[in-house]
Amino acid sequence: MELSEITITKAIIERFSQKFLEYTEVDTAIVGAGPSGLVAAYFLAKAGKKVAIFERKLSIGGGMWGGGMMFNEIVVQEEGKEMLDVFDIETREYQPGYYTADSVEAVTTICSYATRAGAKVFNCMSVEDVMIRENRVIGLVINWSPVEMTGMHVDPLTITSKNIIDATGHPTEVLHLIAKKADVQLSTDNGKIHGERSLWADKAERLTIENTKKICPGVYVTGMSANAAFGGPRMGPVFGGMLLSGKKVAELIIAEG
Ligand code: 48F
Repeated sequence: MELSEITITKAIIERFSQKFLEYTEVDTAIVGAGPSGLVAAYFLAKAGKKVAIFERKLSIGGGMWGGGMMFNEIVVQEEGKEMLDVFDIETREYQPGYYTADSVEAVTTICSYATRAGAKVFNCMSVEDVMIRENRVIGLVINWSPVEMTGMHVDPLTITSKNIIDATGHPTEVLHLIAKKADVQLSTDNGKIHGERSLWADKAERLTIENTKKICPGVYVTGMSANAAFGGPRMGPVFGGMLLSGKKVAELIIAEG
């Protein structure tokens, strides 16, 4: 059989359009395909939720992909190792309580579990705004990342979701959009975003899980975004908190029904 370029083209356009159309209305929309977002996607999809992840970059994995300073290894503590075990990712003990894993294996495997459970990743798409009705965030405004990068004047499209997870990491982008454009009170002590504090691995790891919460109607925070929202420190390339935070946010949403 001779391959037809036009058939290849039509297959891609048709299949992508079907997928995109199907995911314009979802149960949970996750912004950011870093470790916390990917783990959340896995547990939510496994529980039968319809999940879409919107990721600005072409690559998935966020800050986990590059390990520490592009040395593509990550460190996890005991509880983090238990999370990597869930995904059958190889870990090696370095010293008691410290384990290492290959960051590329970690990212690709978690993403594989998430997508096989049914979550869909829409990469190269940036969330540039939210939709709010009666004080509740009900959807996301999305555009192609190259449109954002080049500053082309192209209007976005929208999706609706019962819940949104801000898994955008350090910049806490969804919360900043909400804070800038609406008078929605966040569940921080002063109703505003605190911003992240300087690196402190031990404290940050504990706080990441504690700060994983619903932050306003329709919106949850996970991972580094949770710490940035509540004024917790950053933690550097130790990843247990990210993985556990992703699991916690999924459990909170599942418990809400
Ligand atoms: O930063 P990121 O990996 O978030 P995380 O899950 O994990 C943090 C760690 O990687 C690391 C750390 C732990 O030791 O501190 O930094 O909290 O992934 C966030 C992803 O969100 C994407 C961004 O490209 C990245 O891949 N992202 C950010 N803003 C947007 C976005 C946006 N507006 N639209 C779409 N994607």
